[in-house]
Amino acid sequence: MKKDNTKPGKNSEKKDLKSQDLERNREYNEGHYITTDQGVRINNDHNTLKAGERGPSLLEDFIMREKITHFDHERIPERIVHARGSGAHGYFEAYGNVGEYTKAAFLNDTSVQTPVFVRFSTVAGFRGSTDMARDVRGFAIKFYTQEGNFDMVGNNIPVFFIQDAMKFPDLIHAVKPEPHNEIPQAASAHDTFWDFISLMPETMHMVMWAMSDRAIPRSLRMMEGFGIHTFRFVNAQGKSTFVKFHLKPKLGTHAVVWDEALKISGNDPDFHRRDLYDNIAMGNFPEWEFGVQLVPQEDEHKFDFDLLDPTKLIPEELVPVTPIGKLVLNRNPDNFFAETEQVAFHPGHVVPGIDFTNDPLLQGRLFSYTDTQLSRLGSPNFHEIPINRPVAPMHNNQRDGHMRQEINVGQTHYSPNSLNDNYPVQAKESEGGFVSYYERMEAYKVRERSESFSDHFSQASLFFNSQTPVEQNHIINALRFELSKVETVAIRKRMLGLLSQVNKTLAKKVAEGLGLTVPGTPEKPMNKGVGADADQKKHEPKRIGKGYEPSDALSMIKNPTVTQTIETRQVAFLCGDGVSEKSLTALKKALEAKGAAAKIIAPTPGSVKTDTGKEIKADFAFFSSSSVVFDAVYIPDSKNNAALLQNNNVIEFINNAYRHCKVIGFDNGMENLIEKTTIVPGQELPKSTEMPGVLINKDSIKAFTDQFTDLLGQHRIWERETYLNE
Ligand code: HDE
Repeated sequence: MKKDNTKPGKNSEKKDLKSQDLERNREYNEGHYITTDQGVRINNDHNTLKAGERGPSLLEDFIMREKITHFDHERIPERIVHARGSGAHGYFEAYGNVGEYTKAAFLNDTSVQTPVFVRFSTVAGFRGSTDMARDVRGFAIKFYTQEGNFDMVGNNIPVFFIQDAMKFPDLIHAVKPEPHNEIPQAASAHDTFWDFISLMPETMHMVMWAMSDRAIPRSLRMMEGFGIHTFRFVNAQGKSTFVKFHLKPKLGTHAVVWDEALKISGNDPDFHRRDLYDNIAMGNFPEWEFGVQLVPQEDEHKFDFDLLDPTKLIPEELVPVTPIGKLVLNRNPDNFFAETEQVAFHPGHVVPGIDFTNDPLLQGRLFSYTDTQLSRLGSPNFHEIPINRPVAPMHNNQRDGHMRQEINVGQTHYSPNSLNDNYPVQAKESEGGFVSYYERMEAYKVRERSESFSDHFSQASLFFNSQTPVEQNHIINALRFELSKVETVAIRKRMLGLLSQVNKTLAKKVAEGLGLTVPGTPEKPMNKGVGADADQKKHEPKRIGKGYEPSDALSMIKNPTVTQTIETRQVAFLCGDGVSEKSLTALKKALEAKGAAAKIIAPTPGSVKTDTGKEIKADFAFFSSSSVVFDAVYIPDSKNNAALLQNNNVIEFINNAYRHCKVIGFDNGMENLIEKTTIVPGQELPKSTEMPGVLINKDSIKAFTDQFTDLLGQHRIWERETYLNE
């Protein structure tokens, strides 16, 4: 039985101010009669009121009318981007080490647990689309601080496609399903996306990330998060420091492989949502370290790139990430619509101590979010929806509008006033009043892009060059896949021209896969994203500076924070009737001791009999599961070995695990299954050294379980991929 930590009143609930606040609106049906919205008890909720049993329904039936009317209006518009999302509650605890840089109380006070609500999302797909699309993941956090709400509306990729908000509608129109036939769903592999990308070289850095395995995470719990833009910290003396926000997952950053992603989409389109929900329900609370890169105001122009350019990151080797607190998610929402769907984030929700920079993408976002909530949630009162309201006291002279909940008492709703002693009164800075950073401005009014934004390739190259050969190969294969779905050959060729500016080998290998050659000279002018009268020469993409040393922090495999933990990993045990209880239990215990879980896959979904005659519960059946939703596979000895050998689902299970570079363990006596699989089809069994990551339990069960858990900690057996030649 799963431990259910999601019910109110559990965990740290007593300390959780936001949960206490939500309690005002929670509705519990237990022990109550069903009523109309007006509170009238309903006697028959199954039949409409009719003139005779077989006669017409009567208009007078207020019970039926109310029920159907409400149903008719249940849907609201989905988000224009990030429609598909999953949310969770949790808390943030500060380490208290940033007082020198910011006066934000929630980042300084170590005695306070700040409640948070986090929503993860994909960007392009509709609300019901697969979790496993190749896409950027949104990572939006609402911190309900004592000084008001602070929203960090970030992504799992630290840079963005475009530099100016003006291009956002174009980017999104290009990536969303095409307007004539609304195809494809939740996919960037189509003509309009790559047409736009191929004409906008500023996208190249993010394209590298989006084509990497970062865009197909193993779990929402295993992703990094980034605030992307450079923000400002402002301290009590009014001094500003540039800041970039980072979240580093305790479980490490991991991905699936592309073929697996495609298969998961069919097997379990809710894979990420389910993983998040189930783990929180079981008490496996996802955790991140919240960190910052700090750049003193006087170093603003020290880099080869502009800090205001959102297509650039600050390599961690140049400015390390300082951990400043931890974020934990420990409670599932009570109701998806009320919380995950109605939550409204806004990068403009800041608190004293955090401020904006002039990043032109950020500046545009500051307009867009409230604007979009107005049509999505239907009223300027969306801040009153329980999930959105702050835990800090809220008083002002904003009034009325659709669905107003608050009953503002008194005669005045303007300021200044003398009839109510001028309340609510303004707060001095010393009383916590928000004062914008005192930035000096002197400029011409222009519709221009800064020339300091024109190095579109150096960091794209940095990203590609920082990857291991396995990761580079995945990028190449992703580009081949995406561009193979583009029907217009000229777009494919234009992309090859751009890729050759990033890395010649990359372009050559993608071209080979497409049966094309890399064009000798890229088309000019390369940058179509400039104004009609703009100086093309000035805006031509150009490399600035000497380039970068490869950065291990950019690779998921070389990342210095990578851990070998197997916590929360899921291992499929393929069990036939008469399965050996001893070998099943040995590995199960070894896995559980390290925080991983064994799942029993059996001929039927009910249960399976062990060799000692005991019935054990099956989690899934061979025919209703696949290795793509597990991290590793074990085949314990079964008396009914022959039934496994003849079962196509079992063979495919193993083949997929092998293709996707997962650890596979065969119990003594089960290795004859190997000959049926693609590991070594129909051949004599090779030595286990020639089958990396394939273990056979021959001598000692202890040595076998140790080796199995070690290999699982490596996440994947990448050396296998080199000769599988995907
Ligand atoms: Fe968003 N974005 N965005 N975005 N964004 C929205 O707001 C927008 C951008 C991000 O789970 C919308 O409430 C513009 C960057 C996340 O509810 C909308 C621009 C980053 C979420 C909007 C950007 C993001 C959104 C749609 C370019 C990473 C989901 C629904 C200037 C730092 C939040 C909504 C959630 C949602 C506009 C670019 C992250 C339309 C105009 C860069 C995580 O307002």
